[in-house]
Amino acid sequence: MENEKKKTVFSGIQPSGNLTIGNYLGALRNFSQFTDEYDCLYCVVDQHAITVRQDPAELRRRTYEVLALYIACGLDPEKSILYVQSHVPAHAQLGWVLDCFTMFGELSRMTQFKDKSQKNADNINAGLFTYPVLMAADILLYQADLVPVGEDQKQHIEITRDIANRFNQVYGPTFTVPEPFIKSGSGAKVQSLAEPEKKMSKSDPNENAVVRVLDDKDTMIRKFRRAVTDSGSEVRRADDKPGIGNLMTIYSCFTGKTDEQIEAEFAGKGYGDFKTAVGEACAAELGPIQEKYKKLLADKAYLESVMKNNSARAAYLARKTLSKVYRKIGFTSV
Ligand code: ATP
Ligand code: LTN
Repeated sequence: MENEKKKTVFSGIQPSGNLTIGNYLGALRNFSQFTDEYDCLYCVVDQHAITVRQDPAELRRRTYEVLALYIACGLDPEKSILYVQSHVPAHAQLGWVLDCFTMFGELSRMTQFKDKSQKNADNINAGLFTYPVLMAADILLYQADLVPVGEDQKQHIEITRDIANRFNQVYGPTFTVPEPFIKSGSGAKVQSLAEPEKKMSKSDPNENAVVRVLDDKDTMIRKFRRAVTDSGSEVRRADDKPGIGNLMTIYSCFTGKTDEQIEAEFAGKGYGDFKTAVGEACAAELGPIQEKYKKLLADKAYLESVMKNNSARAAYLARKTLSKVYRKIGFTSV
C-alpha cells in the first residue's frame, strides 16, 4: 500500500470577480480536506475568465488575489500545486484536440452557456461556447480522479466524462474518467441574497446580492440584514421561504448547526436577530482568513515564486498526458 500511487484532485476558480461566500462554501473551503490523501492541483483559471470581457489590470490583480486566497484558506504551495492556467500551455493545446471530440449539439445544451449568453448578449463568443472543453482539458490533463465543485458545475463534469469516454473508446485507455465531489445540501448551492431563486455569482452587478469573502464584518452584517426574505417572521425552512432557507444553509455551514437547532435558537426572535447572527458567524470564520490574505498579498515576490515553481510542476505532469494524446492521434514528433 505504501507506494501505491495517490489519487489526484483538480479544481479551478476564475479570477473574474471578488470571490463570494458561494465560491468559498461550494468550492474553496472543501479544497484543503483532500491535501493529505490526494495529489492536489488548484488552478486560477484566467483563460476561462476571458470568455467574458475583463479589464486587463483587474484580471492581473485578481489572479494574484485568488492565489493568495488559496493559500490563506490553508492550501500549502509546497504540498499542493497552486498555479495559473495560462502559465501552462498544455491546457490550451489539449483543449484544441478535445474540441475535435466534442459535438456542437452537446455544447448547445450547457445551461451555463445559455445563462451567460443571456447576460452577455453583445459578446456571445466562441470561447464562451467551448468553455466546457477547456475545462475538460484542465481536468483530463492531470488524470484527475476527483473534482470538488459547487452544484452548478455538475453538468460540466458530466460532459468531461463523456469526452474522456469517447476518446478512450477510439484510442484505448488514455484519460482517467473523473468524478465530481459536490457537498450536497451544505453550501454546494448558495443563492443570491437579492433574488434567492438565482445562484450567488461573483460577477453579479448587484453588490447587495453577494457577500464577498473579503467584505469586512460590518458590510457582511449589513448585506445579510438587507437580504430579501418573505413577509413572515418565523425562522423555518419551507418551500415558500427561499430567502430564509438560503440564510439557514449559510448559517448552518458556518456554525455546523442543523435546521432544528437553528429553528429552536431563533424561535420567537424574528428575522432581524437571525440575519445579524448569520453575518457574525460568517465574519467569525472569514476574519482570520482575511488577516492571512492581507499579509500574503503584500508579498508579491512570494506569490510570484509560488506561481513560477508550481507552474513548472504542473507543466511537467501536463506534458506527459499531452505527449500521449499527440502520439495516439497520429501527430508526428521530431
Ligand atoms: P462567475 O460569476 O464569474 O461565473 P462564479 O461565482 O460562478 O463566477 P466560478 O469561478 O465560476 O464562480 O466558480 C468557482 C467555484 O465556485 C466552482 O466550483 C463553482 O461551482 C463554485 N460556486 C460558484 N458559485 C457558487 C454558489 N453560489 N454556490 C456554491 N458554489 C458555487
Ligand atoms: N468552470 C468552473 C471553473 C473551472 C473548473 C475547472 C472547475 C475551470 N476549470 C476545472 C473545476 C475543474 C466554474 O465556472 N466554476
